[in-house]
Amino acid sequence: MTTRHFIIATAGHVDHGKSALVKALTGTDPDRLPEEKKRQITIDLGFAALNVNAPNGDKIHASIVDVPGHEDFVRNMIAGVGSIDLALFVVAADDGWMKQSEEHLQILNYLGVQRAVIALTKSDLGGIDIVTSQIREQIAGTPFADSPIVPTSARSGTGIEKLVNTLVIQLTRTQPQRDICKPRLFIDRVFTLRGIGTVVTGTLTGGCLRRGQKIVVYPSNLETRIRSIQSHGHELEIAQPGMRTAINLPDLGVDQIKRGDVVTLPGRGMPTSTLIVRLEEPPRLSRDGTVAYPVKNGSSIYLHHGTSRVAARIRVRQNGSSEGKKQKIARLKVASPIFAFVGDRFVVRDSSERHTIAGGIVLDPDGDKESLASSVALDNVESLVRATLARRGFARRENLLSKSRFSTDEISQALIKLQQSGEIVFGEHIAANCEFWGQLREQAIGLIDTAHRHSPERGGVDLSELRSALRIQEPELLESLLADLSASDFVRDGSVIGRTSHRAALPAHLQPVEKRIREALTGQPFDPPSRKAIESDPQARQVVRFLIENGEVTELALDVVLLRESFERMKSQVAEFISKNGPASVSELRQALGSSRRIMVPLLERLDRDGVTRRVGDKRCLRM
Ligand SMILES: Nc1nc2c(ncn2[C@@H]2O[C@H](COP(=O)(O)OP(=O)(O)OP(=O)(O)O)[C@@H](O)[C@H]2O)c(=O)[nH]1
Ligand SMILES: [Mg+2]
Repeated sequence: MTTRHFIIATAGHVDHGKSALVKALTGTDPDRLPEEKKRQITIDLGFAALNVNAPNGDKIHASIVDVPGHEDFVRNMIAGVGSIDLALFVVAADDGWMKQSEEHLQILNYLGVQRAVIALTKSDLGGIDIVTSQIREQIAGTPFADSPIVPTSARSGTGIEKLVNTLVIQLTRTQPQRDICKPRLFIDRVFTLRGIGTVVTGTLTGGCLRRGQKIVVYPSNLETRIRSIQSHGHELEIAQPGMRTAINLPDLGVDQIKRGDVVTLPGRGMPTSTLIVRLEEPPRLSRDGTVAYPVKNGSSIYLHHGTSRVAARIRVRQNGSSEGKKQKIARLKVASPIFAFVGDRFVVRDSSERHTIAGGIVLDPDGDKESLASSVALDNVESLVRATLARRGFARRENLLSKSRFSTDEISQALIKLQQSGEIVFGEHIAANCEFWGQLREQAIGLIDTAHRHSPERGGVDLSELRSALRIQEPELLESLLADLSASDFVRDGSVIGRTSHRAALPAHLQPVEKRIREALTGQPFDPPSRKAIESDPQARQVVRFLIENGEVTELALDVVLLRESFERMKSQVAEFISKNGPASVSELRQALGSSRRIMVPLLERLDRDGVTRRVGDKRCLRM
């Protein structure tokens, strides 16, 4: 026997009997606030549980979220229907299809709710046939077109059993929510209990949460541990997707968390303020007197995502249409960052919060200036990976699409498939689009060849030059590029990369300069002139660099260079002096070798680093 968890939410016009129906179904009155009791109206979300056995023996644990129908509380309604499996859509037999019947239907559609059971409530007040056909007409052409309509009366109890059976049939046909190990709990309530502390509740999606687990609350980025978990009053070790979940976070204060925040696991990406989205406007803008409010470029709106509601501004990028729907690609700038995934759905309401004007789907939660997604199949992991790499060029394999509705496993399998079919290439930690990679490689090779031509005395091009010329910001991209080049005709030597076939040599016109420099360094080999004095012109600088790269000159400090052979001789004389005379100070060694403090100090520091000498007080002794 298996237990399956689902979330049902009510929807429908004010006073149509949603809460009375939830009470008739579960015995729980979802209206819990004193103000709700007094005004006989639902203001905020209410909750109840419906536990039933399915005909196949499975246990079904359905949580019911009861939403308000009044037009002033649509924002609360949206917070309740964010991650549901089934809508219990209510229309009263004595009132028929009304303004919020229409608005709630649109909201459910925007949020991608695929299944509904329609309760024709207050059936004791008549009008069943007329209202049934009115409903059929209204839902025609929507995802709910074939939904069952069940006449009910909370007052007489008629139809309640049939409604339960209908809900069960629909739920047995519903796939339980996927566990992709990316849990998100969009918080809808925060309260404190005496002796227990802060508790937050929400509907869990995308993965499990465990007792004792470390979590993070976004957008405030507060990290803490879960002390305990409950669902409908029962203590749990693990909460699964599709469960109403209450978690105790005693280390956080109630005033640090609010509805709209999200609880998730740390290290899976951060909330963002700019998103690229696909907007869908209602297919029927002006039906039944509903006025059309088209989304305009630059409009200020409210974005409802998860349980959050944030002010946002829309920049429309592209207009289009598909399957008869009007669509726009747009960039949303939100006033406070949200933790959205690719494929998340949302609702857009106007700035006066009187009208629902559009809905949409997140194409890119990290929408930056360059990247603009077109119409990608968001429910296919391979096409999503392909499109993401085509747009971004490359990505770290480890966190590619970490904010998406696919598991890490699904994403890495898609990567392997695309790599095998030759569409993308792998670097050490990255995956890249082939075209992007080819171009980057070609540009790098071009830079190396130019360096060989212009500065044949050098081993190639400096990695820092390569990096800035190619505008590479990510160390892992540079590393992968170097590894790729080194696997073929190139070799990396320290901070320089060049062709394996390249032999560094000074061009003829620099040879006299080289001669001069060698003379300068040999004159007083243990106390040569400063590097600044030697590098009197750019040509001399070029030659010194060449000599250092080729190991003929040793760089002791920024301004101190020696012939390598002088360095070696000094090294053995230092060792000899100490082994004969015991530990020696800088000035003893300076005098013994006929050098100066300027040279001796960096020389000894270098010998310390190389493990030849060791400093004890102000003396040097030998390490071995
Ligand atoms: N006759 C009759 N009245 C009902 C029935 N169900 C609910 N009512 C009445 O209708 C009124 C509204 O019921 P609620 O359940 O509060 O309606 P609601 O849809 O939850 O309202 P909001 O949450 O405010 O949108 C109450 O006075 C109920 O007694 C029913 O089956 N028959
Ligand atoms: Mg109600």
